[in-house]
Amino acid sequence: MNAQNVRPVTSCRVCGGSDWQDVVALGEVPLANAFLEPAASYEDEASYPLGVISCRSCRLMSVTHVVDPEVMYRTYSYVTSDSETITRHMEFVATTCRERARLAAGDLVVELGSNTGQQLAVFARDGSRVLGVDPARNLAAVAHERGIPTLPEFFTDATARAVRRSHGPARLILGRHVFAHIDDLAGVLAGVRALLAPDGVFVVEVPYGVDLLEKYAFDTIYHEHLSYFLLRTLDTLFTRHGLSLFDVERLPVHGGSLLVLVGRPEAGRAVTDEVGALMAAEEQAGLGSDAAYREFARGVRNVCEELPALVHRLRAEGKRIAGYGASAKGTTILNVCGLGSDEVAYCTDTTSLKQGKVLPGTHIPVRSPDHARSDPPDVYLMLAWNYADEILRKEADFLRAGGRFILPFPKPAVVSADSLR
Ligand code: DWN
Ligand code: ZN
Repeated sequence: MNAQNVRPVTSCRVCGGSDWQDVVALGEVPLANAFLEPAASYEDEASYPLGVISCRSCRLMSVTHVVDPEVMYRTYSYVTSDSETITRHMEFVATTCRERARLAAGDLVVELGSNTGQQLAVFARDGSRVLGVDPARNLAAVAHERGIPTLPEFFTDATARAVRRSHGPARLILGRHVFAHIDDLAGVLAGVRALLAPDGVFVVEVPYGVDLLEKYAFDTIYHEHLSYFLLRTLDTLFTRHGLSLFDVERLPVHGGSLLVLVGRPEAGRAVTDEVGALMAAEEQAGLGSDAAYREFARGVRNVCEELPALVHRLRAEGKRIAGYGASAKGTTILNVCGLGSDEVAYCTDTTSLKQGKVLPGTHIPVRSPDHARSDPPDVYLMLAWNYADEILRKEADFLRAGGRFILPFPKPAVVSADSLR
């Protein structure tokens, strides 16, 4: 562990509380997207404690240790997917935002964590003025090349004020799957208030804590994901920072997410029935008490026992196994379950930035889909299970030829062409 770059969480980043329930401890794990060049020795590789705690006051689930964002994000290897699933989802997000924020041509749309600008390109195509803000310099440069102006910065109050001075107020501010990565929520929300037009809308997409708990999908726990939100927790957060959550939608993307719409209270928007209904469902599911989180920990332990046992059984039968998708989730599950290159020959991934490198901690090589097609395994371990439907469709030939997939959650299972029929 490099102690200079990490600090333990003490007070809750939503409510300031400090009464924490320990939920799971996953050991020391390297950063999920710290892919390495193949080397003779990986002696200097850093790993950090990884675990989740739950605030007994607001029920934020937080990672136990925060790693310096400068270390995690200045050069970043996760490139927004151009899969069918995400392309369709981005059109859906754009349509929802256009309707709910009543966007007119020329209105300013600002996206936090805009990556290579794929989502903003949809808004630009439809006539919005767009501006991305993303600290990953390598990705901001790619976004620029595709014509999406992008500030290579963290979104802070100061950045937001500078944007307002140079571009005017934003009708829409978007934070898709970046909001859970933010430690200084107060600073970011001050920036949102400074930049948002009086009747503008802030749209946030986060992995939904309920999906994490229900699927035991502990592989979505890694150092980038600081917060695992319930709707009630988000509502508490926005209220504390002078904003008002007025609508929510539960979506299947990334294994289960919430899209929440937030505005200024002064804009007087009616809160939709969905908000009350989902918060009531969380209450009814007992998510305010410790037992729900103990049950999650039990399910996680179960996957951590059954998955390596299944992999070792298949290996003992002489089967060759490869990972499908060198996802961030893959770093967690492989490291926590002790699966390395003896068990998993390679991981196939479409991202050119990852190909030729090795996975953090396990040092399993990342291969292109062409390589995988020319040297297929007997069984794929699905490390990008959030795209399972799309991948199983795409790999119909592999399955028809007798290939199988292991799906890890909620309980490890093997699927084949026959079982999928
Ligand atoms: O919040 C985050 C989410 C949204 O994305 C980040 N912190 C990091 C990242 O997490 P991830 O790496 O687990 O995301 P994905 O989108 O599940 O990654 C899937 C990986 O699988 C990518 O590297 C692309 C790859 N892939 C593939 O090789 N073939 C994906 C598909 C659909 C495919 O067909
Ligand atoms: Zn709290």
